[in-house]
Amino acid sequence: MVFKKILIANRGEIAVRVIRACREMGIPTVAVYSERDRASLHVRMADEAVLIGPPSASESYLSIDKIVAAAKKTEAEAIHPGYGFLSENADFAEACEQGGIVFIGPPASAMQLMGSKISARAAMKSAGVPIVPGTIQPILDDHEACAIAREIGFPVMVKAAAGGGGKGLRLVINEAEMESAVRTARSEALNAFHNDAIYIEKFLDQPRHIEIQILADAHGHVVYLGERECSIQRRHQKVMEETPSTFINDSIRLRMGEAAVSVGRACGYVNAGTVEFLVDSRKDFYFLEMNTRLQVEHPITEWVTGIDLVKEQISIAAGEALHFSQEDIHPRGAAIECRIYAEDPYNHFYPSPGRLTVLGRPAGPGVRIDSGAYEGWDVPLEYDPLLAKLSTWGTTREEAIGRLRRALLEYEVLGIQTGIPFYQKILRHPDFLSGNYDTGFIDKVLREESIETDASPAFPPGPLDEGRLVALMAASVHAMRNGSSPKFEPTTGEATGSRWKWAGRKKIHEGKDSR
Ligand code: MV4
Repeated sequence: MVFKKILIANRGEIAVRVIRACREMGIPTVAVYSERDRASLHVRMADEAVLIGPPSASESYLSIDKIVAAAKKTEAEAIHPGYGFLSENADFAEACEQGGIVFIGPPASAMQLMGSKISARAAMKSAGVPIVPGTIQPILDDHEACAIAREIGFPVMVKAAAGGGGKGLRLVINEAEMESAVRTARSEALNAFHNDAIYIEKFLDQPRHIEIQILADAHGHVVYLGERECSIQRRHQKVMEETPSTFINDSIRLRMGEAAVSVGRACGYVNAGTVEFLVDSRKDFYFLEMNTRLQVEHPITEWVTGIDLVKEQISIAAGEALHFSQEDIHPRGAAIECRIYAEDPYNHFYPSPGRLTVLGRPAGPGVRIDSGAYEGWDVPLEYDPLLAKLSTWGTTREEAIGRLRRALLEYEVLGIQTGIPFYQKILRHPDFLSGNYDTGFIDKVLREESIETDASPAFPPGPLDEGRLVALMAASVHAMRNGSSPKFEPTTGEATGSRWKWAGRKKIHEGKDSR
């Protein structure tokens, strides 16, 4: 047993994911939870649970003091931070260390270096990793910015050093736009990150976002576990990820993998990390940033490599050497994941909190669900509305896509809206099917589907959903009239495609067939 007890400093699906890894390793777990999460799945699944504060994340899941105190109180030897919240907070990693608790993640120094995109770019340049042309020092003002932009050529991007998530990001076409771009990027950065340092990069037109998973142990071994194609994003949020990428061949894959390993070595990385690259139309790749945490989309890498990343994180943190080397890693088949959020695709993807009155989950070959949701659970408004990650594996990309489409059809979610109908559209789009898409794909789909609105294109209302509502009302009336168990009429053997007839046939089958 590598640790006697692990505390999970997170909530939702990722807390559940970490608890599952601990269970498999025979390690008891401690959940922490806010008042809003009393009835959450991670609290139910952990061996112990500690209430750490009110619903507001800043007073619960973001409180270093409360979480370290909970670990001490329960005598947890290590803390897994999941993603988001405190997972990339170097102060938290240091506070754990000072409290004699192992932080299951990289050294604080690596988190610090990668936390500033400017210092990360400078370090990667020294390490010989290609970076997007631009500055490796903060820019002083718009005059200097213009001088640099003239040198590297317009258009350029002004970016926040502490950035991420599209905040403090500005595209600048010409000199006339620079003054206001620098000003707004700076104030946005100050607002979002309390740090107004900004830098400049040459703008890459319609790049692909491809990232490489690495694992590094404390004994100097660093390996890469293939790539994840994450170009399908909406407002700088990934919505769908797949591996392998259809865009790169084995020789680029190898070079990117080796570059990612160099990145890991250059920053003294230990544990699981992800190196993000932008890949341009000429298939040249450039270091973008490094995520010093387990990522949301890690399941697709687990699908194709057969490696459990969370268990590896835990054994690496316990000081164990990786028990495989680069030659042992042979990704097999293809995997795709979609993030199912409690959001309304028919209404600008606004959050859709509320009670999950009905939850039917897909299953069957090649299907995996990572979720903190259960039937009857109330989806809170306070946190990231990720309900579930649905991922599928197939021997080919086509098989993985087919399984994802099938699994989405099996999903039954009532009470709240989800992005499921939107994913069904994407999974039938010719550009997705051909693999010919870039970071502009979602906007393209929305434009094609949409009734234009002033703010943003909207996915049109679905007639299917209204039909389903009517069907549900009819079913309720029917059920009430016939007592609690509705009786279905026998149907003829014809395949009419009527869901009512199919429902009836299924019941008869289950009742009378004794196979
Ligand atoms: C870029 C870029 C083009 N050129 N940098 C968006 C958020 C941040 N993660 C980086 N982003 C971009 N940086 C240069 N020099 C285009 C984007 C970008 C993007 C990147 C990945 C996935 C989706 C995107 C959507 C819009 C813009």
